[in-house]
Amino acid sequence: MVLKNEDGYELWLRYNLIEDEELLASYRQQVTHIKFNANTPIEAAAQAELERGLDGLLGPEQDWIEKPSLNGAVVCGTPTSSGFIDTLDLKELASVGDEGYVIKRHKMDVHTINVIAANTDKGLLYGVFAFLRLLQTHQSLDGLHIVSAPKVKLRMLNHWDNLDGTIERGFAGHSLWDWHKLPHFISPRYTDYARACASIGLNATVLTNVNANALILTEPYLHKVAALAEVFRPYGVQVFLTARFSAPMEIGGLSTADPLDADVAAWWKDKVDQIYNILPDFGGFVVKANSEGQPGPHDYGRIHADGANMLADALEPHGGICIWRAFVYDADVKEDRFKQANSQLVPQDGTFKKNALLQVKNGPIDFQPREPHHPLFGAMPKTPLMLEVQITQEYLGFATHLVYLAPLFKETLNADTYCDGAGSIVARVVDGSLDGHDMSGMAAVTNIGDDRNWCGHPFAAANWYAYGRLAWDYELSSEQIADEWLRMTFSNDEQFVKTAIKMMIDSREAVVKYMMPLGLHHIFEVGHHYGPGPWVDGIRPDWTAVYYHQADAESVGFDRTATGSDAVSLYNPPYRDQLANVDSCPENMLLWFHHVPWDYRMKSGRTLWDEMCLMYQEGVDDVRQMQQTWQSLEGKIDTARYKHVSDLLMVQEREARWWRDACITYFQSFHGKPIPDGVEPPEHDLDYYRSIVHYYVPGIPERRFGKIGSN
Ligand code: GCV
Repeated sequence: MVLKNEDGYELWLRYNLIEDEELLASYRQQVTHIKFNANTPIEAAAQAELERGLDGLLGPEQDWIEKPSLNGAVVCGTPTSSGFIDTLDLKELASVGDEGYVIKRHKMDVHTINVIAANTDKGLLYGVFAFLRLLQTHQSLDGLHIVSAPKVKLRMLNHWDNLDGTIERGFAGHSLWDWHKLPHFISPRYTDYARACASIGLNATVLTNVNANALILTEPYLHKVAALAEVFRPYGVQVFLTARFSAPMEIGGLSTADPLDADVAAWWKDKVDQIYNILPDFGGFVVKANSEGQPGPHDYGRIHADGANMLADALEPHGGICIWRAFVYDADVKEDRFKQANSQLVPQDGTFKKNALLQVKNGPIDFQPREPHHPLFGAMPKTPLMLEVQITQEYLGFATHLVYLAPLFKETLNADTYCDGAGSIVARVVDGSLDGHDMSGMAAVTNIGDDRNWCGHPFAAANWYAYGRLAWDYELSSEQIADEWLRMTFSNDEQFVKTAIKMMIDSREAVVKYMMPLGLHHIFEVGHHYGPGPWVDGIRPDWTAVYYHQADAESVGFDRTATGSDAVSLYNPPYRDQLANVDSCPENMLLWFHHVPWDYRMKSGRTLWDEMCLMYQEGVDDVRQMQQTWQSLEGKIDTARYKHVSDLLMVQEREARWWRDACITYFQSFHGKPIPDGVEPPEHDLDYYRSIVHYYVPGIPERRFGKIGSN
């Protein structure tokens, strides 16, 4: 059978007719109609989605209109919106809070009904998507009983979208937000964006780049923002904006943005009042301050908490929050960049207002393919810390390379901070349970653009999906999430799913091996970060590669033990001790923490140099394996998407070789050691790799392109 070509627009919400006839027949018996009296816009959206989903999955022959017999009904409601749900007296609802849901098959005399219940309309919406997911992934409905609630409160996307339509580190086209035509033209795509977010439990979005433009806070733009918020509202997606710290000067006519200046505070108060006037359910601000050239309180001799608290004060009467980013480091400070956020922020623990949160990247440097967890987690118990991850693959081959990120996200979430004994994992810091915080959240820099398939690579949407699912429940396994996504996005063919899961899971380690094995880091080409640049030097040190790998004829790696920058001391024992000792430091982190001789003996018995070369080769081989795996799946999915993936895998293989050869020839130039057997000889010499220049690489707005000293 030839499968109809698809373009990926529908993401995981395809709702194609279930092809397995037996299963279809059994679902059709178990799911016969809908009993749903929508009372709110969110309930109306949930009902429409349920009808749409059932129409597609079970066939449009049924009208889904409530029937006299209850048997097979999908009964949806909250105890307050539905008398019927109220009479069921579902005790489980006590544990699902205001966003969770209960789904169960419920026997009533001779009838069995499907119940989707929640305490709020939002919970109901999530329950509907979860119910549809069960059908989409061919789960049995027999004995169904699901009680689910999100583990963190704010589950947020961060768009690094600029007002000119470009996206910083965006590799899937231009911004979705058509600021020029807003608020009058409302693209239907905005609704589909909100549906996709809601389907995985995301409840907040930051529309604008953290390298912020103050214009977004002017009245004409606020009306555009409000128009988007109106589309998102029925899907429970709340809108946030980035606030440029110097906005009072740039659009307010003030001569200072000093957070302790009364006029500045008053300006922000008025600005926030105006925003809530236009957009009553505005979520609040996300702020990047005193980082990479952005303005902030340090410009006036103040501290981060001064800035965050001023904004939090302005937002507080409206129920808004201020999210202050912890991605702070300074060009003029000599201290290891790894340590700077801790140095600046830990002393301020306990000084932030109640409606302020700190947003902390997963690792201390910058979204590398592998980083140790950020040492701020576990070091600021009095402040709610959000986790920030990056879905867009700035350092992972952009939307060209197939890299499934759930294992990376989970590596951080499961990392033990030991701040309160063993088991004090990052996830428990982030969900607030460890330190008793009521507010909690996760944020992710999106990979969404206006490409027809949203995220560029046909597999890149898996990372949007995985992030949402993990923000809801970080205990889900990477495999389970991949399984769901593959079934909904491509096919329920068991062989296809099983094979493709393995390919996805292995892809993360593959990219680590061909880009930065053994803990090498920040060895990317300058500015755009596409491809290798281990030779990058001559700009501010913490934006170079040589600062991080410190290679010379004898050795390589960043000494972060007590003999070096002592960044290891930011971690708690026993992890600190494990890292500090070269013999116990996990080998995949070795060069993050140790400066070791090229002849250092690895656990394999090989020298570090040989091991590094072989790992680069393994990375290339892994991509070749992915290509073979994918080839074995030809015919299992439509040709268009199959070919898109196989073409990109071809590019990925070529670029994995580029990484291997560029890095091996570069590091070899320090010591001249031979390349070990089993590693293919580099195709070109080092000069060749150093001379490669890429122009107009996506994701780097024109204003930054080619700027000397760009990171
Ligand atoms: C939005 C990295 C990226 C920058 C990004 C910054 C941040 O440095 O390269 O493009 O700026 O992180 O997270 O603020």
